[in-house]
Amino acid sequence: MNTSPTIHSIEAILVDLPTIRAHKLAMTTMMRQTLVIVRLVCSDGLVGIGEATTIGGLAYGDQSPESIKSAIDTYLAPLLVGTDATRINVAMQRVAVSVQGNSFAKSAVEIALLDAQGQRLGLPVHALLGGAMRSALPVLWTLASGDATRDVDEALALIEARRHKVFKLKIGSHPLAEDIAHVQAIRRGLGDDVMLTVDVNQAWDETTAVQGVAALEAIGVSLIEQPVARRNRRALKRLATRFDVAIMADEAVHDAIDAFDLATDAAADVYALKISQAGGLWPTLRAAAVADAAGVGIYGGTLLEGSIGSIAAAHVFAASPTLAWGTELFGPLLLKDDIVVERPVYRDFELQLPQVPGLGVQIDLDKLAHYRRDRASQSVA
Ligand code: MUC
Ligand code: MG
Repeated sequence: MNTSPTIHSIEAILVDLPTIRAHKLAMTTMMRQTLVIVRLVCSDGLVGIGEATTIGGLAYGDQSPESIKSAIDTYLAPLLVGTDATRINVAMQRVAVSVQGNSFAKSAVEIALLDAQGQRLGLPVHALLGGAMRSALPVLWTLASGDATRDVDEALALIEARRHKVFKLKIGSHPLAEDIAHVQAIRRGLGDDVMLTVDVNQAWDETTAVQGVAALEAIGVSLIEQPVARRNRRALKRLATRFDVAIMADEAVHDAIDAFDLATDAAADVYALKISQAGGLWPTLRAAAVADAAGVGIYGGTLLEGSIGSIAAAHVFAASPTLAWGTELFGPLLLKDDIVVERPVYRDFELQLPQVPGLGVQIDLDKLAHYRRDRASQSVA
């Protein structure tokens, strides 16, 4: 008889948190962030937590917070409740057979299973993924207030505080000349020694991208992220071939199959991998393995997840054999408040990896009750 603990229940909760300032991307300006938090209760009493978070509702990708919750409530939970909580590969394969797409919902549930299993075995999640290569991860910061002077002041204060020393600029929402002038102003304000990257978030057509990448290369930008539409792989490849500056695929690369297709075309020098876009922590490692095999650099991307999602990503990027371009796991720092007991630790330009069993993050139930979207109906019930 199988005496393994089973999955007793899975709850998906929408949580709305304010940001510390407006965060301007080409496709949206964020004033708050919505997290989808998963609580997975097992028959042995352990509770695993997970998170799937996107940017700007449906502005960034085709899975919204509401659709993620609905997929979990309506499809993933009924498939998994009553099944073995310890055989995570079996559980996720069961989901894969019956649920197409919906990588965010899959990722949140897989994280919660790994968290519970780590607690059960007394091992941190990175140990379940084969062990950490590094105990802390370099983290850049995105300057995206929309105002160059404010961005420069923000960056100088962060360097002084030893929190970040690499900065990503969000461009693409203004005419090219304005965006280039913005990058130049920040370059002048920070000096030539500070590493700058830019993210165009798909905003340029190829003609604009050729001019834009040339100008950014001349300014000394180190990495240019998703300059053209995610489906325009041929243009991405032409840019990667034409220019020396590293071109990074972000929206274009979700999982190992995308990684393989892009690598076959030599369409990008670097991949931004994101746990929700890949469909979980193991799928992220599979995409990383393809990148490694193809000689493509790996960058630990974010969808501005809160503390649970960012720490889940930290476990996987700590376990990745290579991580040439560092990470941008700064999501928790963009939030004015949080729903966890202890917020992640950023020190000496790095995010510290928890070494305790599971994810190493606990939900603050009072904060969760305060920020959950359905709090009105909860208090009536
Ligand atoms: C993206 O496209 O990279 C990551 C950092 C940030 O500011 O936005 C995200 C999404
Ligand atoms: Mg990006």
